[in-house]
Amino acid sequence: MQLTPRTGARTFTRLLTGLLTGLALTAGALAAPAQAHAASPYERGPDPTDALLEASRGPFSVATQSVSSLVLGFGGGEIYYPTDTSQGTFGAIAISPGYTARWSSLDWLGPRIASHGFVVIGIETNTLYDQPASRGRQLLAALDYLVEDSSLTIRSRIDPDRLAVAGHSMGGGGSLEAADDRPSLQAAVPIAPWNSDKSWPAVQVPTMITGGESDSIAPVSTHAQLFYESIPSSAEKAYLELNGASHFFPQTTNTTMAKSMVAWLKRFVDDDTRYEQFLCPPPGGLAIEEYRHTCPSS
Ligand code: 856
Repeated sequence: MQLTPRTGARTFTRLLTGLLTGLALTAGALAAPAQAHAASPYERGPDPTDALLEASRGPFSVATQSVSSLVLGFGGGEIYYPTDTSQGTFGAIAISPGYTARWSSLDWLGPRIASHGFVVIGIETNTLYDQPASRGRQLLAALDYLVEDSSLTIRSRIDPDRLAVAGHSMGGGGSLEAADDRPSLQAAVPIAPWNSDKSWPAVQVPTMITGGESDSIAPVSTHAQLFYESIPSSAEKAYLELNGASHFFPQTTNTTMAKSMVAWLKRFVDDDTRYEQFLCPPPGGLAIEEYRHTCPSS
């Protein structure tokens, strides 16, 4: 009577071990062909869906911290960061507003992007009238601030090798300047970009340009399209033109732009190929007037 339960337990353990081994082998055999590429070590968050990218927030909770206007190199601003510390570091992106505009003109983008697992700094510029080259330098100064001088809460969350820039109008022109000046950036997202320099043949940074079909301040024919075509096709690039959109489309929530922008950042800042499906084949639908791309292959 004493041996029976012990023998029973041992038999059960052996059975269970055999069963688990069998399951593991089966799972391994099934998973092996599907796992053609190793997953990026920078993947953060669940497998993406259309619904996840179209929602007003991603899966991460976000907190904020203000940056003083007295900081050197740019005009201060607002940092948005994921509160989660359990999944490793995050990439970081600096975003500049346009001529005469403050960060508040774009601030819906802060929590939206950060909640997908990025540290975001929305900058104020030194003056409201700074030109694109200056905005480019200020974007890079803001990234340097994040990596080197921000509070430990922020710094400890950032991977200094996975940085990106974006901006609207002259801020978008600035993001091209920053990409041109710092090829180690992992992504650039110029939004309705304005720049008097039309040609960017030295840009190597993966760049997604968004333009508005009805933009009369930075018409796509003389800005976004020329910038896109001048970037060599050896660089990953995409051009998203929004149907009927004016110069000011990024100043209110724009789901089409946000969806592509987050996918671009995930794909190139996090090397997360789970997001490739939202870039290639390119997105379609009534909101998109035109899309050009190099179709990144994983
Ligand atoms: C919001 C850029 C000659 O250039 C212009 O007239 C011009 C106007 C506005 C902007 C811009 O950045 O707008 C964004 O202020 C160029």
